[in-house]
Amino acid sequence: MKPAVRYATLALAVAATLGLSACRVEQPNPAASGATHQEETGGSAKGDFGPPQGEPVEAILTSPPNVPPPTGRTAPAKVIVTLDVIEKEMPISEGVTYTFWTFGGTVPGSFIRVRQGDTVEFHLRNMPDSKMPHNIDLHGVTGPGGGAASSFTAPGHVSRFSFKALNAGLYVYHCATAPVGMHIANGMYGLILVEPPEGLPKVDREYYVMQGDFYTTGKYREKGHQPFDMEKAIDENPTYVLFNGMEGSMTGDKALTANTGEKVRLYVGNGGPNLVSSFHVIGEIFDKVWYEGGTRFQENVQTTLIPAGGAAMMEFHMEVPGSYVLVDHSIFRAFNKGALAILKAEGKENKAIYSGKEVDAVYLGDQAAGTSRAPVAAAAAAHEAGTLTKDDQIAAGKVLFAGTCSTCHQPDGKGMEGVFPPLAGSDFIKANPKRVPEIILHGLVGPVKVNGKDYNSNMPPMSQLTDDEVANIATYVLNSWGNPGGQVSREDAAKARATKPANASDGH
Ligand code: HEC
Ligand SMILES: [Cu+2]
Repeated sequence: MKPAVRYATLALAVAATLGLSACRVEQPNPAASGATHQEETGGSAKGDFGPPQGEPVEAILTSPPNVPPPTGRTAPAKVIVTLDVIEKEMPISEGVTYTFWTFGGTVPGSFIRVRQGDTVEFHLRNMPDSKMPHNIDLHGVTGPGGGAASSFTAPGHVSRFSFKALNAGLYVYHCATAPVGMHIANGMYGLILVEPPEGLPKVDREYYVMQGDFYTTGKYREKGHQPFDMEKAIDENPTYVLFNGMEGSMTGDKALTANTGEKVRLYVGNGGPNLVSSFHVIGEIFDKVWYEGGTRFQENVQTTLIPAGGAAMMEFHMEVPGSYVLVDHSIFRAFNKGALAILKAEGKENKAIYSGKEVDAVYLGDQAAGTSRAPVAAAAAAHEAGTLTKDDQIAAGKVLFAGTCSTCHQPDGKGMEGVFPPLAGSDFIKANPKRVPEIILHGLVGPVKVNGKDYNSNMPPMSQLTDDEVANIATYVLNSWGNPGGQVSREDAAKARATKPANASDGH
């Protein structure tokens, strides 16, 4: 750093843009100094620190949300990375399975951490029970294809190639075997961090989070095994948008953790294949964002854009305890497609900074700590086994009601006078119990009288729910709070979906 030169350059630049004479801007503008000055690193041309020194090192690979420790090296090394390609069935949501193709057995794949100037010897092993050939394209590689051509690996084979990590930064890697989109959509991506020679500033916690969009033939949360849907993928119309490959991968007792007073760094990637992410943490402001995973940081950022096939690092300091919600702020993805994770901060309250209460109920709904969606999956499994009982449906419906209906009709079904009619002891329901699934699916608009009180409002349709979910919610409502009882089947729900009642809401 040469401040004098720096200011002089800046002054000239300012003078040039403003068309002023140089003598008028001899004094550096304190607001513009430093913060806007950009000294270049030299990129790949300055990233070769010579041949690797010492014994080869085995890279420590971690599964998400964990990040390997800093390399701590001051000289270039030969780093051996052995990554296994494993095709496996895993849950994508509660009671829903999907056949993922993985790097290292997880989605996203193992996190790789090296230092600029390191020579990476990459071993890609495709497991013998794989059905597909795979390869790897690392965005941190300088060379055509990023390693893809050198790493095409048939099931039961290993391929090996080497590269020198010439550019520092946070890079996505992914499979690039045709059909490329399908391999990525099935979970074949991860991150490789190439530390700058001096390393990154020390923080208290580091986490690995990666967004991806998923395409299943069934609806969001439709239970059972779900195959990949190529048409939805081509239309860029995902069923799920997820952090770390599974709905709820970082909620409840799997939430990320931190303590107040700590500095947290997130390494966030976006595997795509299609969507870009408007990454945001509800209740935090990023003190720093190394946008696009590069060398510069921006400060005081609310939401950062992460392109498909891109990454960013962000840092923030925890002041107030509670649940912080990681979302894609394209917000339907968070609350209706799964792009939601929790960072739970523990520590002493700090009412001077924030006097409010926990956000659990407001933002988390059925993802709040202590809420189990297990009864929903259990009911679906029982249905498949042909053993579904009314009690199974009621238990599942209770959970779904809490996540879908209780914001308006209240957890006790009593509604809110003059605004949301009661479902508890509703004479409207009693008069025609069959209408409940219809009202759920098509909404309700216009004047209605419930228990002697007039309502004239609009309930939005909830057609995003599956037939199973509608059947379970309706059965729960009919059997709660003194309502007349009865049972609504999946078939009843399908029939209700096909009939549009006269006073259906159009959603406005
Ligand atoms: C956004 C708020 C909101 C949500 C969420 C909501 N409702 Fe409603 N609901 C209303 C309103 C408002 C009405 C009255 C509509 C009118 O005035 O025509 C209503 C009416 C009803 C009625 C008929 C009137 C009565 O009280 O018996 C039923 C049954 C019902 N809702 C069930 C449900 C169920 C089950 C869910 C969850 C799947 C749900 N609602 C979710 C706002 C909501
Ligand atoms: Cu692949």
